[in-house]
Amino acid sequence: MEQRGRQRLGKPVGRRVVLGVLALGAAGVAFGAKAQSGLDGILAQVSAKDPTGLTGLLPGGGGFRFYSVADSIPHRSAADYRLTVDGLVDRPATYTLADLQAMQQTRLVKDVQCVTGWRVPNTEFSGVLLRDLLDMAGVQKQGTAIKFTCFDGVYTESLTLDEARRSDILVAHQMNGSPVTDAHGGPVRLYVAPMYFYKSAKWLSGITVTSQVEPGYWEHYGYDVEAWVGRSNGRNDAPTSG
Ligand SMILES: Nc1nc2c(c(=O)[nH]1)N[C@H]1C(S)=C(S)[C@@H](COP(=O)(O)O)O[C@H]1N2
Ligand SMILES: [Mo]
Repeated sequence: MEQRGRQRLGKPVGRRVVLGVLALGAAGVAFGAKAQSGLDGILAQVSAKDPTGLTGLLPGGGGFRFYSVADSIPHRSAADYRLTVDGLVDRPATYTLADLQAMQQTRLVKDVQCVTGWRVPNTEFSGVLLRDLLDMAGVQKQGTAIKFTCFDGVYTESLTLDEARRSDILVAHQMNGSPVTDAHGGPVRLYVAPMYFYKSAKWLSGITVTSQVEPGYWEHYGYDVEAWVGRSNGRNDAPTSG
């Protein structure tokens, strides 16, 4: 049942849908896999807008919660997807999904930790090291930070260049052995393993090298720009820790 729910979720949504309207009243109800066909499976458990945007428990998602500050699940097909690397670089570039898949792949299996408390242990993400994309672009001297943009048109995130060069930060197109679904931010999302999950921008469309950190979406609402997963859950991946 789990597997079936997941496969159905993996189907492309195909169009933008305003979840806030469709999902009213369905929040919190547990549905069997049979009731979850395609987008309906997501909608069934995505609640109406709460202060953090759209949230809900993803069916067959192993405890993952769906988050989007936009009011829809954006969709980009594998064929149409593009990732731009620009800003303070010598060689700006635009990559297709196939381009990313043809590069050296890295696989990470770590715990996902949302700042609101939920956690999904042993989650696998695979894709390209962010640092490889930066090296290919050739970061200029004045470049000290990265700004991430998303094709939901709303969400942004940031990292310092030093953070971005870590070996546990991926531009990911696979999650738990399957393509990243629309709901989880596919076809390509950022995965910043050592930090709270809000750093892991879904629906990634742009990587821009900047001269200073531009705080991301949630950071305008008071979340830490340096979002190292803290001691509260027994991990501290900040480079300053022992
Ligand atoms: N584009 C975009 N990326 C985003 C978010 C968002 O609202 N929009 N929410 C963040 C937060 S707060 C979390 S916890 C995770 C949720 O990822 P999931 O929906 O795959 O569980 O995505 C992060 N990346
Ligand atoms: Mo989150």
